[in-house]
Amino acid sequence: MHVKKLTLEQLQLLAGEIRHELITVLAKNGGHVGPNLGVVELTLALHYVFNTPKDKFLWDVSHQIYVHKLLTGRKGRFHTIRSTGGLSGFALRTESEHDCYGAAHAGTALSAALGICAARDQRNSDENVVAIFGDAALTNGISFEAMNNIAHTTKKFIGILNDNEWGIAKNVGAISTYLNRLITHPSYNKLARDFERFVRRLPKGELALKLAHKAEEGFKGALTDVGLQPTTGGMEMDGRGGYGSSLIFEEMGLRYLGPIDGHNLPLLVSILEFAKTCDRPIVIHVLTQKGKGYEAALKNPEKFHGLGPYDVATGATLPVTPGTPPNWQDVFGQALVKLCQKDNTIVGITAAMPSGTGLKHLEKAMPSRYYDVGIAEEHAVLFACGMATMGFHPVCAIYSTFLQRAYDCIVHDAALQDLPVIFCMDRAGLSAQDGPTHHGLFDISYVRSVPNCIAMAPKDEDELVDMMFTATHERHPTFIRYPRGPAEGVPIKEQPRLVEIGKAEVIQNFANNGGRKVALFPLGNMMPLGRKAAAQLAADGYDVALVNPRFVKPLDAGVTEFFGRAADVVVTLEDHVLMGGYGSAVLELLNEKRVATHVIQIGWPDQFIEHATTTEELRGKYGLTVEHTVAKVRAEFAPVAADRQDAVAQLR
Ligand SMILES: Cc1ncc(C[n+]2csc(CCOP(=O)(O)OP(=O)(O)O)c2C)c(N)n1
Repeated sequence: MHVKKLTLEQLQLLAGEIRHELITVLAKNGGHVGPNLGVVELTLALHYVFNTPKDKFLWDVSHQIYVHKLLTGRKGRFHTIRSTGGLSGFALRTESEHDCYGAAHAGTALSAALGICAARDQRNSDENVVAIFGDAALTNGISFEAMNNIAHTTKKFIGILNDNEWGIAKNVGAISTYLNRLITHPSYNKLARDFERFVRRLPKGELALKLAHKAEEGFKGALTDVGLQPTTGGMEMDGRGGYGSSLIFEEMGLRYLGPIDGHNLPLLVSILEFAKTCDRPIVIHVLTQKGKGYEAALKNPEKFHGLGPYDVATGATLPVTPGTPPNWQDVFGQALVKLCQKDNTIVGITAAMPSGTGLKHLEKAMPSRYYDVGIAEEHAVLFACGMATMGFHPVCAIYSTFLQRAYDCIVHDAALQDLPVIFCMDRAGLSAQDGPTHHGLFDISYVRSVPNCIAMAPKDEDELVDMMFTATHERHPTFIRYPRGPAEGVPIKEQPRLVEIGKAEVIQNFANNGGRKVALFPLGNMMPLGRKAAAQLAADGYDVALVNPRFVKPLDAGVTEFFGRAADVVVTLEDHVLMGGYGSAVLELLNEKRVATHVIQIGWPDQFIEHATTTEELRGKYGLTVEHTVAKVRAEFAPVAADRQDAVAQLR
């Protein structure tokens, strides 16, 4: 590979060029700027020392994989990242043989890497397997499940803890405090003697060692009196071994090395060379700076974790066009503050996503009623269930896609015990540029099949607030789904109203004007599309009814059956997969009531939907459009072509 031919000085220059490429391309395409700027040297060192695709790199979340893409034959296509037909923003096995494992949900790298190690050991082959995981991945249960297993499973495993003290927001919890102590307390430093011996033997080993010492002394300005420590002993002990040899990784049978400066290329290279020779699993603790090399990103790590297009000079994102409605998540966040102010049984819970979910509003206004539990969706739900048993109404604000992780907790804890936990599922619908890992297209199916659950979708932001208010009066688990991006721009009432559970809203009844009767049921954010389709169909002479379903569960059986019987055709529209979704629920009900009216289902097909520049492109491609809806209705009533009549006759 190209980087192997470079001297360390040339690698240094290349690091600068890579940063320039990242900053300029992402200014147009948007993406994970900060995380990638932070791992430039680390990725270069990895490719300098190891050989992919034979050696395997597993990137946790894999949002920091852009540099790896640049170094593995994808530089020419890098300008297409996150756009239609272009490179994915995450690791993708189908995109390159150098991406050995796909990801975008946090906490999967250690387990999957261990699986690869086990397979390697079974095959008696000699690939190096490296899992690169962030400090926030350590707030995730699966990472610990994997660590519990590593030393028992394999002798050769390399973990790299890429510690920048941030998840999307500032990292929280005991692990983050612990890592901080590791970094700032000289007693913890574990540049072990055998590493020192190893490095001395390398060409330029003395230099690397000097750098290592320097890095230890200098990094973060916090280490003042650092000596190279032997692997055991010589450290403060707290009786139970809270210091020194009881480093959490060492206790789990993993050799720990670090913390080291993750921007120091020669040091990284020597340490990775050393790791390659290790005969027991090793974790290297690397300190990096999110946004390194770009002032705007350094100043605002949360914003630059992941963002849309921005101005390179100032770091400013594109101004919002005047008149754009507020984002759903902000409506949610502000409404939750108001609800919390009036009802002290309500609390908000996020799994490390205060800004994405809009819970930051609660964090700011009422910090005592706000919980950030780390990237730990299962824990978030169980924690909420615990509070619910004590009379609280916890609101779990979790993206639809990430709530998948907590499915058993929804079934076994919230639903089975029938607890009044409120799930506000943001990003229900597409997350176009992120792609299939982030689209929230399965939640109706996975909630609808579970007893006791109530599931709703608001047509606009005012209804969202009504539904939140309603949920706080419920005794069952309640789920509210709403999409990414701007809401509809309707005014929000001062005082929210209770929505009757299981009651749809009839927006427009049949006019009985002699036209063919079409009953449209657009769920939630499909209402604007439904309204436009209704107008076009009415202009075509159809007699159109328009119903806002509001509830997926319980379905409004009365209204659905009534319009099902009265209509010549029913159309359901949903921003969700068709399989098991809202349209399926309508079909099940009509079948049960022996209503034979045909149901046209508009929604996402039974396949993973790729990433694209915009939601509109994907909706166009898969037929979630006004034109397609209208065409389907027209086709329903079109005279049957002669050749089809023949075919039907033959079948008979
Ligand atoms: C299961 C899950 N929940 C939430 C997220 C959203 N998310 C994406 S990246 C990230 C923070 C990752 O932090 P870290 O692993 O420390 O990497 P860094 O960005 O700091 O390099 C979060 C919470 C996710 N990807 N997966």
